[in-house]
Amino acid sequence: MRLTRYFLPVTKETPADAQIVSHQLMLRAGLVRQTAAGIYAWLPLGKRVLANIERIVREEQDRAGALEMLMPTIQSADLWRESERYDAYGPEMLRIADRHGREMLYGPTNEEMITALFRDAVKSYRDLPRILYHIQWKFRDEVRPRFGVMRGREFLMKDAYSFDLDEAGARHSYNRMFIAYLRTFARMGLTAIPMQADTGPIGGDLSHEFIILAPSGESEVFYHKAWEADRAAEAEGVDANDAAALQAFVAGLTNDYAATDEKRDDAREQAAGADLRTSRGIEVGHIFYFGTKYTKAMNMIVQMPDGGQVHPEMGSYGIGVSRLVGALIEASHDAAGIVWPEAVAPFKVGLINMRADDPRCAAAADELYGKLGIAGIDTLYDDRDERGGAKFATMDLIGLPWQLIVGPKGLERGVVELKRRATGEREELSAESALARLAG
Ligand code: P5A
Repeated sequence: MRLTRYFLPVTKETPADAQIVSHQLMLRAGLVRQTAAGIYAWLPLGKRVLANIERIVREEQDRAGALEMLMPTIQSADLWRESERYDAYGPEMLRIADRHGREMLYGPTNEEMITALFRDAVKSYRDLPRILYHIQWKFRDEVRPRFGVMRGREFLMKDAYSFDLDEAGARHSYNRMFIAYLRTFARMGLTAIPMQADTGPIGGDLSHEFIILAPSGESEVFYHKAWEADRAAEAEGVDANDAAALQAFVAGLTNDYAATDEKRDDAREQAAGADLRTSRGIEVGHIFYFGTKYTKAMNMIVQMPDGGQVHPEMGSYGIGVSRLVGALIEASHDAAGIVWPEAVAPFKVGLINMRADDPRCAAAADELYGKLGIAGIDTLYDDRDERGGAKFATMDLIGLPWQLIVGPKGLERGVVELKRRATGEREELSAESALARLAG
């Protein structure tokens, strides 16, 4: 992509209304713009990051055996009356009336809708277990939307729902999702620590939040130093189809102390002793096991092989897809701007032509841009007629993993410069070597 044809409204000034660094950088780097309180438009660069996060989430959900679907954002109030959550949900729910005066709402979550859809189609034990998910916008009329996309009113969530015949099956589904979450966040370069949590308006008695460590996170977190290792990699050795092995593995992980400042547990904290660590944290995922809460209230029944009937056992599993964009920046930035982990970066390479007014330089940069395209390497090409310093500042701000710099002095010696954004390391090499390196 040529920057002269792109839409990248970057700014030097720190926006006055943005309190935390990710919000400031998302505005400055032209990822989002606020269109109303807690509601954001995703500009082209931000949309690419969002799509990359969605892709990783989707791949790991599919790998865990979950089936993708898509439910609407608008729901009928009657659906929520069935579960008796319509009145209970309170002012966070955005309530809407259609032209016939029918009560509708913008979905804050989809437990009711999926239960109704599954109930109306499934009557036999043969059709269970199943895990279904979608990636869809939600609306919660938060009292104080803040920190940009981290606590928005409209936000993108991956929400999955599991249906099992009994509690053991439901716990197995829960554990599968647990492992999928460790993998999902690890692929984004994040350490996500599971922490026992309250179930709130979703309900149930078993729940974990996944907290990523970031110096400017919303809450203080206490955790065992065991979480400094790559625990997603440990999970690779566990057979996800072996319910007992998976349960033992997850139980082992969750025994390692993790808590927030609101929920400190002295006994476990003491047990962690010198291995106790503390940091700030951000909740990027939340999983729930709530049994028959919705299937009972909404009368979902399946026939068992012995002729008996049961209400299926359910769980639900959320990931804050749009929140992750902010969380990733909180976890990875420096004074000059964002430092994207390669897996979610909007482009892999920023190609900089130092002298757009020098025909030789422009020709060499154009040629390199063409070759990067042929090699399938996502490149943002700064072909603007601007000073080199301004181009460096823009590239550092938007945080692409690699910068490839073409300048007149280097060309005389047959070299270009390759800079790694994360470390600032620079290296001179031939254009061919640079291409080979980036293609690897
Ligand atoms: C689980 C899936 C649920 O809603 N029902 C379906 C369950 N859980 S949750 O914890 O309430 O939300 C899941 C994740 O969504 C993100 N999130 C938000 N992101 C941005 N702005 C918000 N206002 C917001 N509220 C929740 C969080 O990452 C949360 O873990």
